[in-house]
Formats: sequence, structure tokens, C-alpha cells
Amino acid sequence: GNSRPHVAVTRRLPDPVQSRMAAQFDAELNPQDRRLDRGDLVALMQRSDVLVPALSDRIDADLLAEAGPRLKLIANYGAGVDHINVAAAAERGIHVTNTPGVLTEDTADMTMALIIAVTRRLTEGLAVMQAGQWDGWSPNAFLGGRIGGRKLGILGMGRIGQAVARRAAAFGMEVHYHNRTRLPADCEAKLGLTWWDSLDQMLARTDVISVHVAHTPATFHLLSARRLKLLKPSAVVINTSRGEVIDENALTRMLRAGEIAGAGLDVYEHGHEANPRLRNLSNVVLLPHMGSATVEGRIEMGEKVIRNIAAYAAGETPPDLIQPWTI
Ligand code: 8YV
Repeated sequence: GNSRPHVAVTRRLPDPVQSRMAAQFDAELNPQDRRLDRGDLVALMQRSDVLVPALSDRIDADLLAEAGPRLKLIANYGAGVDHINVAAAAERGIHVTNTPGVLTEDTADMTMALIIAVTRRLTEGLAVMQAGQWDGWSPNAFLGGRIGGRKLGILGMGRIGQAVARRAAAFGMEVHYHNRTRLPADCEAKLGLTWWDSLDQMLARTDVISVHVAHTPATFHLLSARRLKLLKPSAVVINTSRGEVIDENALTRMLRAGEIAGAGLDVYEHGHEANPRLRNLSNVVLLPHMGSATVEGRIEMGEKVIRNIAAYAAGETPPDLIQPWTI
């Protein structure tokens, strides 16, 4: 333990979080939110006991090899740690923590927003109003599909998947799921969940498929071109998890060909760049990774980071320690 560790934060965090960090640790903040390049990151890692990175910092094995012996903890500001090579960090005795739990409800809310936006043609209506092109009510205009009664297939039933299931059940959707492990029977019964051992079979039978698995080597392109072809042509694909889980080129092709009815995406296979051929499709709603973007959530994420660092500094096991073998 080191009671006042040098803590380097790569991005500008909410003011209350930054003040608490400055009060509790020997904190090196980034108040201007200037994007750090690789060289900056290495230098920071070399002079710090703790690094607080975010999704926008790629911490691979090469970077860790250059970090030097001082760095002991990477306290990620975010739940997903796919931008960090956790195994390579473990080999160097560097712990990695994340911020699970505090972005669950916000991400689930955004998932519902995308389901509704796509099935009820929200952005098409918005575009007409913004262009001043509405020519009055018509019984045939902007007809979407009814959410109630539709079959939702949740891929990945962790915290966020379960929060989506609760919301979808309240909207009258029939909720199906595929997960490595089955939920306890009472959990399934409470939400009327249908479990599918076979992802392929679930894909063929659901109307909306929503992705809630982490991006790991095992989930890369889990929704491959072959699996996307199993979907009904009327199906809608929602992703608020990680873009790499879906073969984005295949999805784009199928959306353009009308082989998939629509998509609502908050994340992209190539980081902050959506496939340009996804733009300007009336059946596709694209968001700039806003799933967890609430004022409250960002503060709670910071509080989790602080708790993890404080535990490490006190010589205790941080509450949100990632075990490399679970990835
Ligand atoms: C975060 C996310 O904003 O937490 C996650 O896994 O994807 C985001 O919603 C981001 O990770 C911050 O680093």
C-alpha cells in the first residue's frame, strides 16, 4: 500500500470527481481534456503508481512493456476493459479495475430508446419536422411496428441485459435470451424469460436482437455474416455494447439490401467511426456512444474509480478487480 499514490488521469472527469481525487491522492489531472497520444501515455505510466484511463486510451502489451516498474494499478473509468490488455498487465503485476453497476440502468434506458426509435421511425418523423416538410396528419404516414408483443432476443444476460429485460417486459415484449450460463429459474419466471441454448435458433425466432456481451476474443463477430443471415428480414438489430461483436460490414450490406429491417447502434466496430455506408439510411439510427452518458452516471463512475484506488492504497483488494482468467 501507498497512502498517497501518484494517480494520473487521462481524460477530464466531472469536477466533483476531480476535486475528490486531488484531495485524496497525489493526482495528475487533465483539466483541458487534451487527447493523449502514445508517447504522453507512456510517460504518464512511467511516473505514476495508478493510471485512470478511459475507453479512448488503448493500453496494449507494447505500451505496458514500456510503462516501467512503478505502475501498479490501472483503474479504468468505465465498465468495458477491452481496450486494455488485462493479461499482459497481470504478467507485469499490474492490477486492473473497472466501474461495473453504475452505468447499467442508463445503458438499458438508451437500449430501449433505440428499440423505440427504430421500430417507431422516430428519426424519420424528426427529420420531416426539422425540414419543415410535414404536410399534416395522414392515417398512413410513418407507420411503424407495435413494440408490445414483439419478441426481443437479448444476447448476453449480465447486469445490462437483465436491466433491458425488465424494461422490455414492462413494454409488453416477449423476452428471450442467450447467455453462457442460464439464469436461476426464479429470475426467469419473474420476467417470463425464454432461454435459448442455441444462439442460432434464437436469432431465427426473434424480432429485435439486442447485444449485451462484453467484447472479448470469444465474442468478436459473434453476430457474423452467417448468423445475421439467420435473422428474419423484418428483424431489427440493436447494439449498445461493443461494435466488434457484430460484423459491421455484413450488417451494413444486409441493411442496404433490405435483408434486415433496421438497426439502432451506439457503438461501432472501428471505434469512433461508423461505416459511412450506414449513414443516411432511414431504417438506421446511429448514436455517438451515448449509452452511459448521464451526469449522474459519470460521477458515480468516478466514485467507483476512487474507491478502487483507495482500496489499493490501503493494501486491500480493490472491490472491482478484474480477474484476467475471466476474460
Ligand atoms: C464508458 C462504456 O463511457 O463503460 C463502458 O464500458 O462503454 C462507456 O459507456 C466508457 O467506457 C468510458 O471509458
